[in-house]
Amino acid sequence: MPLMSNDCLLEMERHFPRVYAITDRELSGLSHAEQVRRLAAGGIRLVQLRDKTAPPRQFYEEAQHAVRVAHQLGVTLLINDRVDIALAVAADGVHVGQDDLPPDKARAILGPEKIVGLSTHNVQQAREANHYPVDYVAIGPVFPTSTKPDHEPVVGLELVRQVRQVVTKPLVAIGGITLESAPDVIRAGADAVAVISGLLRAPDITVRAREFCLALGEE
Ligand code: TZP
Ligand code: MG
Repeated sequence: MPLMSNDCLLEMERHFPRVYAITDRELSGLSHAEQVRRLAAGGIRLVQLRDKTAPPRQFYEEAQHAVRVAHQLGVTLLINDRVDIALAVAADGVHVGQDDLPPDKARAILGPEKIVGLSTHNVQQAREANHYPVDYVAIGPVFPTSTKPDHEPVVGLELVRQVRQVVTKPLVAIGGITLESAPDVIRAGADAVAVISGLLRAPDITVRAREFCLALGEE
């Protein structure tokens, strides 16, 4: 049965998926929906749609399609940046950064049953996130990455360890994470790794998704 958003939140509270995939149309050459389909076939249960170039109408239409596919396949689907689009397509939630709509405003718009995630880039921001109405906190970039050209300074595994000590919510690490480095990131204290190129640059996205899930002990 398709997961409704409330079920998604309850499920994430019980077990935060270790592999959190983020879509990229340019890197993959695929629609968001097709990326969701291939990632889900490899066992991934949490996907964020990220699109920095599509006009809002196009992103909305693609997100609408991707949400249908995700829910048929039991995947929790979050939207990057755009709280309005998350609401319009009945996604499971939103991921916001430090320069986006503040998380309490995203929460006010989406309501208590949706998922709100927040990006942080240092210990101070991560500590502040404890007081925001967010369901998880992301820290990064952990390693150098070319996927986000304007990224904040690389934080490294040591900062993941430090942030783990102060963050009381599920911790997602992001940035330059590969199949090889992912287990180290989890050992440093992250609950999950958020990955773009490590998944989407693979010759077969489904096979790579499966490898990530197996490497991190996910079914
Ligand atoms: N935020 C911090 S690093 C990053 C984002 C969106 C890019 C992650 O992409 P990749 O390809 O997994 O390094
Ligand atoms: Mg953002």
